[in-house]
Amino acid sequence: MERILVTGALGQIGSELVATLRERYGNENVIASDIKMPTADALAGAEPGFFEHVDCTNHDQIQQVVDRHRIDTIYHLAALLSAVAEERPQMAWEINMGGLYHVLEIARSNGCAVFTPSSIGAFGEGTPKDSTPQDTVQRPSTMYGVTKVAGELLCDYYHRRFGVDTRGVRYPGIISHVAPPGGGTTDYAVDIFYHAVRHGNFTSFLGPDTRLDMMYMPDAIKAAVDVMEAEAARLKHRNAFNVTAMNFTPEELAAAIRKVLPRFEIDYDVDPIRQRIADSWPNSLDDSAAREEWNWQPAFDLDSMVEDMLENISRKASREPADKA
Ligand code: AKB
Repeated sequence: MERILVTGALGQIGSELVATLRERYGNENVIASDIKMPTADALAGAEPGFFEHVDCTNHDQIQQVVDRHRIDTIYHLAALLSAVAEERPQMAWEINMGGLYHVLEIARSNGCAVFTPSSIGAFGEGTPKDSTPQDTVQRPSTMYGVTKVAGELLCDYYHRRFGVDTRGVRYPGIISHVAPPGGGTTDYAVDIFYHAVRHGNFTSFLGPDTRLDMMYMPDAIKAAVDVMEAEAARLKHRNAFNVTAMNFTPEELAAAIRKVLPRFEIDYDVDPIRQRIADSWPNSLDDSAAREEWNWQPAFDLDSMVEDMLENISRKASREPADKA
């Protein structure tokens, strides 16, 4: 029987992951937790279920929730994203590394399995930019990247040294119409859809030719669930599988939006900090290890993602009060 705790459950991935896990394993078996308290619609239409207030930098708070709900699996999503981590590097270390360390220690002493997301942010200077291999140079130049590489290594260590069932994927930028991202470098690829629907134009903070890997949220959720359900004997890697679904530049994304909204316009006001971060990341990942070891296969490409995003955001916008539109 799976008894699951999701940390960072009110974030971009967490709010949709909780809904999927509840459908799959039963409402009563999935405990959502976050440092924020949920608003009425924060859990993405999920059936009501348990919510616990948990600060991941507090070992005892996590332990109490694990004891109270007899948790055996933790999806540990609480972390600061790249742009905000670059603004507050000390806090990023404390949350991203401190939180992961407590979760791994609790997993070790309570026999829990752990899913931890890594990111394309774990790559940097010296990494091949195109078809970035699964195992390659990892010298990130951001605090976010440093915590992601250290996190990958720490999860590997807890698996080898203590036998903890740690697993994870390296996510690219994630696009969703449900919960907004917060403080990421790839966030332009979400904001663009709201501006396209509401105003017909968008000013991008990344330059026109900045190519990055991306994924639509249903595929991101599927990756997390599939890697956790994969047969252990088939896994040669564990904690940082490259996964991707598409890659594009802001110009190419705008062109795909124009196929549905022909009058859409894009212009550019480049943010030097986020541009520097994006320039240090790969253009496209090689995800063949995930395909071979647990049959990873995304369902959405650029055009099908754009169509679905525009449909959902237009529906949302038609329900909004006029002053928000
Ligand atoms: C970010 O932009 O920080 C994240 C990521 C790619 O890890 N979306």
